[in-house]
Amino acid sequence: MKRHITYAVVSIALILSGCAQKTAEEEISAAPAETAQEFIDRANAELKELGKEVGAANWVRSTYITGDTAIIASAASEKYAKWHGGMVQQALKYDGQQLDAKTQRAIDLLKLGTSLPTPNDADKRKELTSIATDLGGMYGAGKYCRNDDDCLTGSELEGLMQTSKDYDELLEYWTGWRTIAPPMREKYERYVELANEGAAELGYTDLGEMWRAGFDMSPAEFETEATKLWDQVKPLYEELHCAVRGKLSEHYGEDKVPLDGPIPAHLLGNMWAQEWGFIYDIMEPYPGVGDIDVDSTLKTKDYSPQEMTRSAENFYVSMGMPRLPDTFWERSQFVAPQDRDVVCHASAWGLDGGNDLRIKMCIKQTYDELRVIYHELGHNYYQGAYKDQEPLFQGSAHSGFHEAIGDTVTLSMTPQYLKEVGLVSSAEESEKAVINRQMQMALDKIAFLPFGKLIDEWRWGVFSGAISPEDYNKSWWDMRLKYQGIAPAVERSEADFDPGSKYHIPGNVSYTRYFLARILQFQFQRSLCEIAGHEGDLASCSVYGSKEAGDKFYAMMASGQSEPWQDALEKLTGTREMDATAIIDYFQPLMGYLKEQNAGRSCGW
Ligand code: X8Z
Ligand code: ZN
Repeated sequence: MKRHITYAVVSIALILSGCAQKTAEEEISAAPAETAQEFIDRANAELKELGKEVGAANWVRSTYITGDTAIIASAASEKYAKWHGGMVQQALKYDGQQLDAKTQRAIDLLKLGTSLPTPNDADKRKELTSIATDLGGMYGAGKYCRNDDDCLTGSELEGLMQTSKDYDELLEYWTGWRTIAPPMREKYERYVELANEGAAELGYTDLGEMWRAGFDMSPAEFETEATKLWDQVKPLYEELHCAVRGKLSEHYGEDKVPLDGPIPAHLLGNMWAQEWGFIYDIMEPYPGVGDIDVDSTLKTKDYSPQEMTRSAENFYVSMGMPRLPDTFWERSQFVAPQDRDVVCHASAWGLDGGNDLRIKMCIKQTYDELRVIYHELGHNYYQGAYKDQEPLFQGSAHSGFHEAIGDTVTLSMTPQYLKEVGLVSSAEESEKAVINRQMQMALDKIAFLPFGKLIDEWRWGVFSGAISPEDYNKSWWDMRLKYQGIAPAVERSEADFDPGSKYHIPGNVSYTRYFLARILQFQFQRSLCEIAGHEGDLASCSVYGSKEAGDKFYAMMASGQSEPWQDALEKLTGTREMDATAIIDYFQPLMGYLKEQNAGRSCGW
């Protein structure tokens, strides 16, 4: 059994493509007796063609949001959904047959080949694909307007949240962005109903169970697996939370940030309080020690978005991977167009079966964005690596693998690497400099963990019915409190729909992938560093320039999803288990520092 994928990041082919002119029933009766292998060959051939059409429609929709592109994209999604539904029905005739492992895997993957299962009823199918397109468009075109000619886009508001340290100003941006979401609520409710119906027709109890089925283990086992990993890393998060709350309380005052409660959700330098790197200035353990101010280099040298992207490409090339094709540079969206609405949330596209790679971003001149580019190119290199697999095997070992490639590379952006490529002027290796860098990384990598876990826990509850529409917002904030120890500074109610203000909710992109990736990337890095012959602690390792590490990494990527993820992981790391010991070991130096800082404090919320 395997994953599902989304057009946001992975191969467009499986999700949203399609072109079936007949109903599924007609197909079944009309189809000549095909062997399972012949059936899979046909599915692959059709998928290849459909993928091009759907990819093109979705690209245009995401980079040019209008009523017209909504029609085009919905029609393409509908076509794919119809094709997919028909093929899954046809695959039923192979149930119970003894098939070779590859053919069986291809059939299993075909069944899971959508993140948006639609009902077979034509009207409902159309309704669901058009709701999904609309929700994505509402997010992309969302704006907070103080008045008619004073509007801010999501991307602009995100930027403002990163730089302001003014409590009230931050609160305005925070509440302002959330005004885009209440109009999504009704559509979201209907999307849940219809997508669940689609999942039920495929044999799952609900869409959440279908999402959890994509991990080469049972959905129940996967849930246990995710909880196991969270339990491993929770102590790290609790120390970080405690130290951050202490400093924010000093900065904003104890009346604003009490020392025994949750942190106000708008003070963490990020619209969703998911990564906290932008409050590094408040948290910096040893002021001025170690130069990791890449932002100022980008500004001083006035790096263009393309130059920032070249820097990322050069890293992959240094590991022996190919240069990106010319079409990547011609067709990508690097900056926000001024004349139209687009989805600014970063994504990487493997169009035409991976032959047409692109990123879609609204790049800003910051170190944070530079790391997002390295992340996105990880997707593109994966897509390029598995492009010679059959379409049904084009995808990552599991969805967390896709997210982990580029992140693994960012772990190699050590001060020495940054110095070597001219992004900082000096690279200090003192103990204090190490702690400073670890703090900067932990604010992103550790702070993210509970957020990465809870997003889908909320959705699993919504899809299963454990969370009812009357409690959408309340349950969202209950989970934010429970996992992250954060709370809104102003009262929220069911007139709000705060989940809708986070891209992946209206975008229908599952999120556990990012949680898994945060853990996996340290496992990957530990192995790559061993292969590269690195000596010393993991945090000081950069595999920049290591062809040996690159070969092994690329080989794993090239196998796509043709084998269970456990096999792929074992080939690279020697283990078949996801495990948090690598991330825990990595941050040991910082944990020592945080425990000292927190001594005498009462942590928790
Ligand atoms: O959505 C993304 C990437 C695109 S795959 C930019 N990320 C998550 C997010 O922004 O919420 C990367 C980290 C988590
Ligand atoms: Zn990604």
